[in-house]
Amino acid sequence: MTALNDVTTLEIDGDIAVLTVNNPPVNALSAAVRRGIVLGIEQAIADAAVKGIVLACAGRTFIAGADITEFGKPPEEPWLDAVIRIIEASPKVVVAAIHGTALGGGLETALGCHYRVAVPSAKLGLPEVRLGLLPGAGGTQRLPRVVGVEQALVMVTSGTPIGATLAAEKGLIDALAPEDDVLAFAVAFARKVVADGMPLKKVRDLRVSAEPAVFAAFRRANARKFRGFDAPEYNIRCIEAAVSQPFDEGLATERGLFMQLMSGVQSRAQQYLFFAERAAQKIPDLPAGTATRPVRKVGVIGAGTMGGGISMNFLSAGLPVTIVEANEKALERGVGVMRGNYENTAKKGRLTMEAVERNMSLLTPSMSLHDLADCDLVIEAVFENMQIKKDIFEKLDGIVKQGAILASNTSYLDVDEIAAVTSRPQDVCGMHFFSPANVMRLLEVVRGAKTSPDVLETVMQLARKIGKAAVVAGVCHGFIGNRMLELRQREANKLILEGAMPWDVDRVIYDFGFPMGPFQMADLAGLDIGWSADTSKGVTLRDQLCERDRRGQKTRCGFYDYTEKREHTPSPIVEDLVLKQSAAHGVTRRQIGDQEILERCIYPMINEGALILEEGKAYRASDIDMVWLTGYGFPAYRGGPMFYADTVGLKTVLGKLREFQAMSEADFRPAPLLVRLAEAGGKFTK
Ligand code: T1G
Repeated sequence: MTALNDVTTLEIDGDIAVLTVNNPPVNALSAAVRRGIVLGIEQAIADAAVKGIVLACAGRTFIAGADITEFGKPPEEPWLDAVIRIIEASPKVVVAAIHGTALGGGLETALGCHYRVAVPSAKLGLPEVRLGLLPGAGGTQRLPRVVGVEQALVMVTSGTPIGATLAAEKGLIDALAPEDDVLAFAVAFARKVVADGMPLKKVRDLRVSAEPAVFAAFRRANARKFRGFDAPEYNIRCIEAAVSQPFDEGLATERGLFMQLMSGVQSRAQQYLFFAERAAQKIPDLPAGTATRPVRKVGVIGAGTMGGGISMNFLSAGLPVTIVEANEKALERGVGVMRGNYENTAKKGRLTMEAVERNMSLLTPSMSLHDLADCDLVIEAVFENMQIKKDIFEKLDGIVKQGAILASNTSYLDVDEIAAVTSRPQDVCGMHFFSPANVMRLLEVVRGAKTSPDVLETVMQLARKIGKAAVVAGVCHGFIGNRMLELRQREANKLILEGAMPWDVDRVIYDFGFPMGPFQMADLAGLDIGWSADTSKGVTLRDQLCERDRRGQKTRCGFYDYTEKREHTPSPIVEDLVLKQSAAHGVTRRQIGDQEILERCIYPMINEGALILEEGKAYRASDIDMVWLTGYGFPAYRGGPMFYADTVGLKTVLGKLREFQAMSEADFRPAPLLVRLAEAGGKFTK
């Protein structure tokens, strides 16, 4: 075996050369890897004894893509598309041996090979769109030539990989290898190609065609999902080029569109979020290798919307759950909702009925907290009332085994105060799920003053197991997300008092990239949360709406009027009530521009984020951005509130806050950290 450089080796196995990449952790295509591949191919071609070549990877995966850490640095030759052209032009067969994931540049490299074999568990994909990019080394030109236009469109615009079995059906791989030895299989495959005189299949020589209507239909079907993003549309244009242009011209089109995306702010934002998600998993003061507690059985208290959704996360991950509800009807209803959710997912083809039954078989409904005694983790998800929560934790303290983790799903309340009613505050933390809890990826893990390191590490690792994006938050009112959301809601309410209408605010926030604006969101959640007809005084807009049974989507009217299909239109009744509110408050309404609406809704959130950082309630600005991306739908192509602030410029944000202070000094008082950074020309994010 010859070391070509410190990340690639070449070994001659009889008449087959095995070129192995070994660049942990994911064999990313660093400059050294690219150089090693070129060296290996050239040496194998020059060796007369070699009849065929296998490109393989050591470690847990085939090449997972270009080396993202090289982005933004001066590019180094050889360029990846040149490496792929050398592979494709080889006069000796080159076979890719794929295990783990072949992603991005990794799949593009495999597509330059003449044949591809993979183990059944392998996944193959082009996820560049998730980085705000497109496959820049021929992937958009080669993939459709193998799997067809429709499949290629889905893969490049979703970034979702496909499994090896489907890849084999689509012709993306030529054979499935045994799970435990892809290399031996690939060497034998290469030897057979040579022995049988099989052709050196060049993907670039394959033909691909599709009617323009296919692209138009695909754009229409995905307009909502792709709204605001550049990368999906650019990927579609590349696939169109694969159909309408000769291969090399298509490559040039792809290169041009790739460079546009690479130099744009959207890609910087999405690359930033790629690393932000990984950074959030790291807890600065936790010693590496902190032990975790075993979690084999979970208890959930409360079978309402949250308790049911929370339970589903664990059931879907194969963990048994005992769900406790005081009221029998509520318990039955909750279990029924969970089954219904699973069955709906199965109807959409995303789950088998066997999986539905398996998940539900792991659920044990109960009306007694004593059934939680042997749980390793108990999550309380009852009404957002401190006394009720304290009562429950006092009881749990006397029932649940020592060493169990006791967590509250509270959205706002003081986790330290809850922990203090137990004899084991070190075992208590917050696990704040976001509704619908079985769908939203965000989990705010609230670290109490006494929460022990191993409890924190256990919950962070468990979050990954159930597919959540966990972010550690300190104890404060509303933690990270809701604390910042309150500022946006406050300003939205003031704006409609001063002259805007709810639909003006919603339009601006929707156009910024959120799935919906604050008033539409309020209608979705229900305007009567925490409202009571007995105590309503008819003074606030919310009182007046609820008293008129305008409680949101569930009553087909709230701030908006709704059709059966939930299409919404502004309500003249609401317009009249808004005007009357201004009059009742003696406010002379004025025309408010979209830019002011945007700045007043977003900048106070950024300012609150700066306070959160300063108080140490979030470890890093990118954690705040992860909260907003995964919990509130902040548009990924803007990176999150803190990244967005850096792109606007902290001086601009500070200047606007100071300007708004003329309206209300306290509401727009700049956070000291924001002032310091703005004056020093600094940024929140690296
Ligand atoms: N480059 C550099 N580092 C990477 C990397 C990459 N492509 N992928 C992962 N890492 C690091 C990651 O930051 C983490 O580091 C460690 O590896 C483990 O990753 C030219 C332009 C492969 C499915 O988008 O999807 O090719 O935190 O925690 O959960 O057309 O990593 O340990 O220091 O995610 O097992 C396209 C991105 C690139 C794939 C493994 N490829 N990676 O998941 O481990 S653009 C991608 C992933 C491109 C070409 C274009 C996942 C994974 P640290 P991890 P994992």
